[in-house]
Amino acid sequence: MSSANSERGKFITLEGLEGVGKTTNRAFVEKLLAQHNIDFVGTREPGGTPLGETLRDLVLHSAGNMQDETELLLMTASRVEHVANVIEPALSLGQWVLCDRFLDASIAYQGAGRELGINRIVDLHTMMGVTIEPDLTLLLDMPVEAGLARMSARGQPDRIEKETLAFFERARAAYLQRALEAPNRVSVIDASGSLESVQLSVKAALMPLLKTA
Ligand code: T5A
Repeated sequence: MSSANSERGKFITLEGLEGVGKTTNRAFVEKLLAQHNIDFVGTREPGGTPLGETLRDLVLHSAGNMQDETELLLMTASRVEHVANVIEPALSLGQWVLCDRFLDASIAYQGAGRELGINRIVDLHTMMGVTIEPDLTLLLDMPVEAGLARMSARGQPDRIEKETLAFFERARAAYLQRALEAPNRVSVIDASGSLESVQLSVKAALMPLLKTA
């Protein structure tokens, strides 16, 4: 891999609902970045720092009721730590950052899914100084039920995976609205096809950015 340089790195995020293939395609994108000799950090949210991983465990696996606002604050706290300790330092060193979920997830899940309001999510992040935007967001999209079916083979669902279809439909609609509002940043990938066809689309969406490396 090339050594870090003074030019700022690129920030790529992977987004989409449960089971659309973010983790699977993250590995594919990491392989592409390595093939292009790009020095990168692969990470995820919630999580990505020791404190963030503890917050992830709390927000996804706490027993009993959690207020929707508490969920939002835990997601945001994890992001504040992540941006300050991992994402910004890496980008400043010229490394690229590939992140499994970022702010769009809070907008989709807490803003729309929990109906806390999209403006509140954006305002909270601005207030917390999280203003960084990805250079490219790969939004893996497919019908909600098909994604959940892919997940069903897994073990016990976490707090959020237990949500209703209506919750995930609101989240999906918010993701697609984000893509409409930021077509230059968000690339919508049809995630319902074979893994091979999805990866072809992912590669095509990444190409313009890879050419800048
Ligand atoms: N959250 C997160 C918020 O509410 N607000 C926030 O701000 C943030 C950051 C995080 C949870 O937190 C919520 C969202 C989530 O509920 P997570 O682990 O990041 O949890 O999210 P999940 O969506 O649950 O991640 P998963 O790993 O469970 O799903 P993926 O990554 O989308 O799917 P993946 O790659 O594991 O694939 C699922 C299965 O499908 C197969 C895979 O082999 C796997 O078995 N598969 C395919 N099968 C057929 N064809 C294809 N094209 C396939 N692609 C993958």
